[in-house]
Amino acid sequence: MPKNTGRENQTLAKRLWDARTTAKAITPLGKEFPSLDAAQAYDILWEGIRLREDQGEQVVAYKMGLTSRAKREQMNLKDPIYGVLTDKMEYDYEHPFDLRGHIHPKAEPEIAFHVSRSFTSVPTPEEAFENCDLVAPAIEILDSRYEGFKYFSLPDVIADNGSSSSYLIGEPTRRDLIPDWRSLAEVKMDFLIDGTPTHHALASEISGNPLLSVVALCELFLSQGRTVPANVWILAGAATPAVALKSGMEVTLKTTLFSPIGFHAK
Ligand code: OOG
Ligand code: MG
Repeated sequence: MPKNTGRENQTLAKRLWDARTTAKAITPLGKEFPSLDAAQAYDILWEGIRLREDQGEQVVAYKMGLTSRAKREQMNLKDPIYGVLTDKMEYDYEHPFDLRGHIHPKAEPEIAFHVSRSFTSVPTPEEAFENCDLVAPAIEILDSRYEGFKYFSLPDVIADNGSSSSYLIGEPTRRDLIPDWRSLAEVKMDFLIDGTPTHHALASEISGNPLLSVVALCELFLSQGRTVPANVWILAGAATPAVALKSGMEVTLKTTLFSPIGFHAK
């Protein structure tokens, strides 16, 4: 059983790194190490980010996960978590998304906020809205490093960086053109697969209001002695269950606030 030391956490982060880079799923860490808790899991996550930074990747975004009932039920887990996203994970959707090199990728519809001023304390929703200059539709592509996309416990998914793989951010809307943060809850989100509406949700499914995911990220970060910096995107979490990607699939997110976004998987 690993003690909660930096060395062991580095080893476990490397195990997840190898699973990702060889596209070979591993047994959930929590099965082998039942003492794995959320604090150690977040350390493993950050060790994994350090490995990415060693390769020249830069942290440019964060995500909240399990912020909707649909996702918590799909994954059978109950608490929101955060993940850390780098520039290399951003997918520009000018080219088809290549499924090769992935284990069992899934896509899910989200809303993202661009932070223009850092958060040094937990903001009110009004302050959170003020500190963001852009709001955009987003699609997250997940790819758990665990067999069967199944977890033993919540720390498993935290250590695996919330199953993060890639993400795309659509054309943003200026925040100051949105009169009231509360109206974001009313945005309708349609997730289409091959042109067929497959999942539909109001954005209120995400944390009650997707902006509240920004507040929740600040709470989690500040509780860990971290601040959310300026010039990053925050993905608020999926509004609906994630959809398993197959070659040839066309994935589109249509909303009542933003231009549609989507991609083609090959
Ligand atoms: C965990 C990631 C959850 C979201 O938006 O809820 C997430 C998972 O589904 O494996 O990114
Ligand atoms: Mg997500």
